[in-house]
Amino acid sequence: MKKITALLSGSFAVAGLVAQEKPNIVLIYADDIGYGDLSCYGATRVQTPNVDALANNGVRFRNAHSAAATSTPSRYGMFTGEYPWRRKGTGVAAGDAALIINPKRYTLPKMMQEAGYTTGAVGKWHLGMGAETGKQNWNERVAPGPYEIGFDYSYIMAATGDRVPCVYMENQRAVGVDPKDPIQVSYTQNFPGERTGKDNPELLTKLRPSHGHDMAVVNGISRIGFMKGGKSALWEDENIADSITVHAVRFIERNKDKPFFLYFGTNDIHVPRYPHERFRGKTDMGHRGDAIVQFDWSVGEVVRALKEAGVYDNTLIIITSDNGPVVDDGYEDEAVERLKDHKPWGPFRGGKYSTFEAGTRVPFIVHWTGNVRAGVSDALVSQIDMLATFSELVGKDISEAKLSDSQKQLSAWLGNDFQGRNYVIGAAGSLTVLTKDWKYIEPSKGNPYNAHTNTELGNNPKDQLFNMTIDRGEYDNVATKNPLMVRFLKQILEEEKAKGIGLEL
Ligand code: NG6
Ligand code: CA
Repeated sequence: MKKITALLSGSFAVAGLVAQEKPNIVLIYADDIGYGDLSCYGATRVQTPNVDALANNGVRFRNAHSAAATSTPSRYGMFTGEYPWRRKGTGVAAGDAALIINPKRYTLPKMMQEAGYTTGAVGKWHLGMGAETGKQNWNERVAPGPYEIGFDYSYIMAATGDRVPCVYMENQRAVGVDPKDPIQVSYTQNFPGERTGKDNPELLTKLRPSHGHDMAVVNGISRIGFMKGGKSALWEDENIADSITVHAVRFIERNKDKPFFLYFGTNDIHVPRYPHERFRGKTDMGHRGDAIVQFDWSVGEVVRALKEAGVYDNTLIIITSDNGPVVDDGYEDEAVERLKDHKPWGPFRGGKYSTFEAGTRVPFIVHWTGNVRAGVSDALVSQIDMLATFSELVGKDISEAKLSDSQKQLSAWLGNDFQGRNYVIGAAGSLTVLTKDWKYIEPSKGNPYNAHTNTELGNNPKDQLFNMTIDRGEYDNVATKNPLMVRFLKQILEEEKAKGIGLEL
């Protein structure tokens, strides 16, 4: 008996040692995947077994938020720890936008580097590149970019799938570009002789736009922005998931012997949705559903790579999304027609672009073998806390000023604390304050409804207050009945605003 106890305590000591090694971090950042789009969050007409396996052995959050209801500001907030509404120019970035994160700024990847990690960014970037908007030479190294804000390695799509330039950038150089056919990009005017989706719809062999997206034609799909040249470097939409997943896997293989931090921003399920043929028809929901299956495949490949590299148990994996779902985001891909009873937004109101919950309440799964309390958590958590929370995880002390709006929430993220934040500020057309029980939406004169995307934007010239404990669908505005609560939440918002807009670095 004594012997067994000794043995047991011995193995615990070893387990303790293992846990003390710096864990790798893999952040899988989906694009536009909604709260209800994954089977572990209740979807039934699409199966996501690879994501679900992580959810089953990890913590699955039901009250987790992106910093905003679109991509650029959410990513800005996640990488800097600063609410994007504090900074001008953090709205959806054009494909030729300059880098929107000041290289002088402290960032999540810089913190990881200081803690001894090798850092990599693979996939969707959408934070701008270069020093000046519209002035990039896409045939040379474009800087500043991922490297200047803390990523040792990058293999990215500069903006989005629907924005030119439609090329991969590896370490900030276009991959496969032929100097005899240089890339030219403009967001103001077309290049003489270049055909567009608007004037030459017969070129749109793969997808036609439903709104916007009628400029440069690349791979039978028209985009936002004009582009000329770079033929040998152009991506094929059906191969994007393969290409970026392979590079994520390679990054893991190459760095398996030292601590690494990988940001893997998938193109799925942003428009234009054009999954590889091996995923087509995997759901009855058309490209949008099949793109979710493709996303799940990418997750499976990353998990497999971690296991094959022998680092799976010592890697903390996060799966989340940059904003809520949208069904028709500008291409005729049958997403609307085939949606039927699938609810991408889960039980919430609104969607991408919206101040209502579905704009920012996103799937959020934390998996770390043996180090999380597995199960479901209703703690209020936000991607804005990644900087502070990972600093806690890797034992890196940084000043309050550098943390900005980011809070240390490791205990909640590992499933041990069910409270999380006291409140989080959300941003879409206007600002919101969410506590565990209440949601306040600032008055806004903005459009209440986006007819193109069929989204309720949540804008209302009056105060809106919802009791989230009994009305998480935000249908019953109880602001006039609860003036004290409105005053209390407005006060929080005023105090947050008073901390500063456009703060000095
Ligand atoms: C919109 C695009 C939409 C999408 C979005 C950004 C049109 C008509 N719509 O302007 O398709 O690209 O910007 O999405 O152009 S995000 O997820 O990257 O924020
Ligand atoms: Ca997005």
